[in-house]
Amino acid sequence: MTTRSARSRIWHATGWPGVIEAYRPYLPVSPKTPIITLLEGNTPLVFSRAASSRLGRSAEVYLKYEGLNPTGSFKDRGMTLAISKAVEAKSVAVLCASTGNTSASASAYAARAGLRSIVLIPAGAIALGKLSQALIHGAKVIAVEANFDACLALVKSLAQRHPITLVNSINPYRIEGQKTCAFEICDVLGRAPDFHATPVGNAGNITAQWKGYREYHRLRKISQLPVLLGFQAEGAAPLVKGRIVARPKTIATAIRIGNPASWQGAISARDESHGLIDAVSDREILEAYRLLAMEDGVFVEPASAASVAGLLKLARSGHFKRVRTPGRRPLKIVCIVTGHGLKDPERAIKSIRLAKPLPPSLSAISKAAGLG
Ligand code: AN7
Repeated sequence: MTTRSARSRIWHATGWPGVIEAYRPYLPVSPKTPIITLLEGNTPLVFSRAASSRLGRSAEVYLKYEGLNPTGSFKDRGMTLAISKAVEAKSVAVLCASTGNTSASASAYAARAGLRSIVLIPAGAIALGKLSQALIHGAKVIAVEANFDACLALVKSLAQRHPITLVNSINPYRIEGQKTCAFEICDVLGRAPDFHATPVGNAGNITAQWKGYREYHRLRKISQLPVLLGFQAEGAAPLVKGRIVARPKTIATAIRIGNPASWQGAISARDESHGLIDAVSDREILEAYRLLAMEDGVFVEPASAASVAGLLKLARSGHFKRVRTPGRRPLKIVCIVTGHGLKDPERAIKSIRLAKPLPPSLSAISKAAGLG
């Protein structure tokens, strides 16, 4: 916590002030709110040649590289606000259930704020990088022999019984903070994209993104709204199936969720934007995961690749050929890539076989390197 004048000196030194200061008029903060920030947000929109060239028509696809947030995922946008408001409310501890990224973000921001954090994770089902983050930031990490949905039900009960702040996305400040992703996209493109593709798990993010676009539209910062395309993993696709999935299954552990908390928010985002929520197979997810890394140089975690996997699936079915744009300008499409590839190094190593070590012999190594 810093005073206002000290804060402005710090911004001067650091440039970007974090999402709360950057979008203060749009967020539920007052001059009295202590701002807990790691200077999250302002993530790049990286042009994707790999995806653009596969759309089957003239199109510019951009990746909103949310893995470049301070803890490596989009969760930081919501967490800066949720933790700031928890401090303002004099809370001493925060609590969440998580498939990994929420716990990484909550524990980092709680550490910065001097709050205790407690996180419930499905045992053995979160990526190693995320677990290491929660541990090193000092969270009380409780592995539960159950899936994420059961962990979420448990933390809801705990939060009702104890004076601690729940920082899952049912906390409305999480959604408020995460809507800044849509603001940034519009500020950079000078308009909303034609299509906005995003992975969907607990559905807080798609809800937040749509809220952001709607608010910018209402304020006439943009004249057109995007069509939202949400993608779930095939084995964890309750919104596509229209019913809870009791035993969700996918290699994309971040979105292995069978009963999304923001179910209705996702459905509204889909319907109001005339969009869709579809499923992609693990195979399609891993193909997109490798494609982004190999052709675009962008390393994302498997769940994040669901947005691109879904986009390419729609492209193959001819979905975008029918879409008209004024003056036949190229379609502008943004894919949210939600988390960094380094969160889950085991998956990368499993996807690409590492050859066995060689002796330090020039000829053996030249041969192995394909140099003849
Ligand atoms: C990389 O950390 O739910 O649809 O507990 O980590 O807003 O849930 C993570 C979700 C997409 C889905 N991509 O976002 C958690 C958690 C990544 C994620 C999602 C998550 P929502």
